[in-house]
Amino acid sequence: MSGTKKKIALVSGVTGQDGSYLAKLLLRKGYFVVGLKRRSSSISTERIDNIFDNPNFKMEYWDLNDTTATYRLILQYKPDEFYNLAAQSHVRVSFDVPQDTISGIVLGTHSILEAIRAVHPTCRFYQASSSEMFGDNPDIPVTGYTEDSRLMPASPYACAKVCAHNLVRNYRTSYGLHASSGILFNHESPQRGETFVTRKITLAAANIRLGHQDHIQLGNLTAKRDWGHAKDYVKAMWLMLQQEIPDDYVVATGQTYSVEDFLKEVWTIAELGDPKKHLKINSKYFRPHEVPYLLGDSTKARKVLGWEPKYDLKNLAEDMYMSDFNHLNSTKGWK
Ligand code: NDP
Ligand code: GDR
Repeated sequence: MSGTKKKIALVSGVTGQDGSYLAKLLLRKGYFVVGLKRRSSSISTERIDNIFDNPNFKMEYWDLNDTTATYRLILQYKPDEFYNLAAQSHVRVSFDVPQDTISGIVLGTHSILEAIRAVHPTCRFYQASSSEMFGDNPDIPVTGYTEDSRLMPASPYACAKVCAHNLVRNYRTSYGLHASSGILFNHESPQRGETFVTRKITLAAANIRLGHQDHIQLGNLTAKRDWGHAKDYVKAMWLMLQQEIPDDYVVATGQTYSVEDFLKEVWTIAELGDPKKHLKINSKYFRPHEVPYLLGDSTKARKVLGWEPKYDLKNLAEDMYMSDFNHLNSTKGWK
């Protein structure tokens, strides 16, 4: 991009799984990236430590609940693009801290949209919508949920995401903002938070293999999810903001597997034999209301954005398990 002004992107939730992959993708594409991070008492920047010294990366303190900071940063940077990835993103935890989850997702998203509208309306906006919004819809299309499927959220988290999703559409139609939502199905990676089920499984398998752990405790094994790789999914986010016309897109692999399937896949890769030998079911990991089945139909994203996932469940499980195994082997070694 030499000779032309660098595009500026603000990325909220930069310390999270998706924020870290997206920031790196945008840097590779020649952007100046401003990562927005909330203050915490312990360091939470491990996922972005390797871009801290990049002259095209800057971190700013910010919080979803601080409207003044949202306005100030949009006025200061006049970004070309704003990717809103920040959220209390754990569905189970949203039943414990519903107000925090809802206020961050709903009011936080609203204040970004409002600030863009009021002070910098040319900024393009991406919202991290979620397949959880489809919830426990009893009419699941055979080929999966599309952008037009009915939303029946089944947790405080999902209710909040539905409201934010509708606000994005409302600001797009009411004020002509270039605001798009990616309805992303579950996506995982070696950078996935350790309490989400896939990472919990790959970490446990690596620890068991190395002799540091005896068993894993899980909740509902029958729930089915359409699992992809975060590396593939952040490309879709960027593609959405490169379109002339803003819109909403489902991003999914089109394959669904149960938690038990994922567990078995990882146990096979780790050569640990029958997972039942290392498994305990603990009721504390069940949810007050479960989403039993998610499958996405990403035909629109594939056609309009030219997006296609590279990872399937096996490659994803291998990438996550090998990353955990190699890291633990080099830090703790065999017991
Ligand atoms: P993570 O939980 O890994 O990251 C969430 C990020 O949001 C973290 O950086 C976190 O900061 C930050 N955050 C949380 N609360 C606040 C707050 N009040 N103010 C500022 N920042 C805050 O999530 P993912 O990267 O997996 O997901 C990114 C987004 O995409 C989320 O909005 C999530 O709901 C959504 N999504 C995710 C899917 C997935 O499968 N991964 C699927 C569909 C949607 P800290 O490090 O301090 O906790
Ligand atoms: P999810 O992801 O709720 O789909 O939300 P999670 O990995 O937490 O759960 C997936 C399924 O696994 C079952 N499960 C367990 N889950 C966890 N976390 N821990 C366990 O021990 C366990 N045992 C079984 C759950 O009941 C569930 O059915 C993720 C988040 O990233 C959201 O932010 C995002 O919007 C959605 O994906 C799409």
